[in-house]
Amino acid sequence: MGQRTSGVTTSEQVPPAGTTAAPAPWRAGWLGSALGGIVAVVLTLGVAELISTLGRWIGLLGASSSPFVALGQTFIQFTPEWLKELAIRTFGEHDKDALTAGMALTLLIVAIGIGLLNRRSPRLALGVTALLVLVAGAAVVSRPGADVLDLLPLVVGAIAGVTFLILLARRSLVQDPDSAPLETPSSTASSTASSAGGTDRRRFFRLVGIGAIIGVAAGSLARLVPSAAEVADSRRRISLPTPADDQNIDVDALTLDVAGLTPFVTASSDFYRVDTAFTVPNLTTDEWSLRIHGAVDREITISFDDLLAMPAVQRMITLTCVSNEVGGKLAGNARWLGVRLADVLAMAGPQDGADCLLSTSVDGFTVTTPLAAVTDGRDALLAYAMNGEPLLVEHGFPVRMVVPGLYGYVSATKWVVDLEVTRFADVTAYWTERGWAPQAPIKTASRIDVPAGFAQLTAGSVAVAGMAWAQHRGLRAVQVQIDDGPWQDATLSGEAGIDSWRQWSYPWTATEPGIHTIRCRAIDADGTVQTDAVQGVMPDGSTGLDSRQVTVKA
Ligand SMILES: Nc1nc2c(c(=O)[nH]1)N[C@H]1C(S)=C(S)[C@@H](COP(=O)(O)O)O[C@H]1N2
Ligand SMILES: [Mo]
Repeated sequence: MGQRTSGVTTSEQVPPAGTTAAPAPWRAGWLGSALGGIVAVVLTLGVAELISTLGRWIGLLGASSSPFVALGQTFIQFTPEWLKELAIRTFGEHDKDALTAGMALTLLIVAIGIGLLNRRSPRLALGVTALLVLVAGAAVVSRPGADVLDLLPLVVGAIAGVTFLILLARRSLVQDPDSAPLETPSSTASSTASSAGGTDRRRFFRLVGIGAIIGVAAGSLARLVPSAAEVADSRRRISLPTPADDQNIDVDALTLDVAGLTPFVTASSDFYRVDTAFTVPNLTTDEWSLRIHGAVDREITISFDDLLAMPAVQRMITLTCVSNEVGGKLAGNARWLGVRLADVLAMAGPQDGADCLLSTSVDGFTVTTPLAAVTDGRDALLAYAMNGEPLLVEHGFPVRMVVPGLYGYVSATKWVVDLEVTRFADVTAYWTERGWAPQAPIKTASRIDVPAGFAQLTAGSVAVAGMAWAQHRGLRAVQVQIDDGPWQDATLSGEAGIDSWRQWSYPWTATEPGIHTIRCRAIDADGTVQTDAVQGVMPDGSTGLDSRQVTVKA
């Protein structure tokens, strides 16, 4: 016995007392045992990392649910200031790499310790492991914003690691012969010592191999899934420029005060969301760049910092989805901060003959926009902020397009990374390939927010109110009709420019008990009255008048 096998030394083998006739089983040596410990830790962390990443991806878990990250951050927290400064001075930008390397080394030593302990006394090894898991668990839950659920990755990872250690010990592949349990594979196999030893060795390496493969595979898979935490961090670090050109709108002064009426500015978290992304793309500002190519004088690629360095413009613009039914809620109004698309395009120099801007999102979604709409002087933006904050990830972080007057599917590319100057004759986009119109200006629309349909109203003064929009044309009036009565002008809120919607309200004196129908219509700045012709959303947006049936109680 005592042969060397590719770095693994078998220990001195002594047959268990009372089984003198049994063939001496193979035992992993010190190196093999240490390897077992390393694999146990790799397995634990790999599995934990994968679960943490998946959990963060679907928004269930927080950033600190990664035991490795939590330990690292706790480590930084307890590092004395002088050592931090030394690290920064010594490693500069790579101080985090130094920390990672330091942690990896510490973990390696711990892993080897556990592996060797598992050989002497599996029970003690499990005890020490439990203690370490407790420490890691404390690091996880003590991170700001962490909750108990964030322990999930660590717990599942620890179960995998501990199971692995127990398997090694139970099969007595690493154990000292004195404490060999009953079910040693070699004692059940009535074969020669050498073949029994071969079987054990094979079992050991198979187990270690499987453990290592699972651990490494889980860990690598975790690295492939872009980390939502990284993106959140990237979003937090942005310092937005002060707009050089701002409308300086006093929203409160514009707003109509009617209970139940949609706010003039939509809170970003309440903003409607429409996209084809199964999970939102995670893109940090460092990863983001925008390539502008096609029919241009010079192809260019700009970084997020390039964009921030350009003159910033802030505008109130109402987005609308082409799928918005009459009376629907797929419209939202926000202050968008960004750079003029025309400025960015000018850097590349669009060539004559081009009439289309094909924009592509990092998730592959494509949009075709009339080149004229982004260069005719309107406030077509590459926006990086919404309502004073960097874009929410769901709304296109780090950069999206916003073009006043066009439905979202032909203008509002989120997570935009590529602009190609081209011709409508040569390209199609995601939705235009599916039968939606390539040209889709937003249609004049108005809707009733209050009263709700089928409301039971007390006779007297009733506030009828809602929203109206005719982006990039502007609104002249909104009118209300009760039953078959005359169209009456509603009161309009203030105007935040022609690209923004407006609120309206109409004080109705409801006298006659019974069922009544309320209708509304908008008139755009050109004097064109919103059509009452009913059309569905396909292929270029719905038309028709919104109405509510209400009952005035006797
Ligand atoms: N990448 C990407 N951008 C996209 C879409 C999409 O599916 N993917 N949908 C578009 C559509 S149809 C609309 S109406 C708007 C909606 O923007 P919002 O989700 O921020 O409200 O985004 C547009 N931009
Ligand atoms: Mo849309």
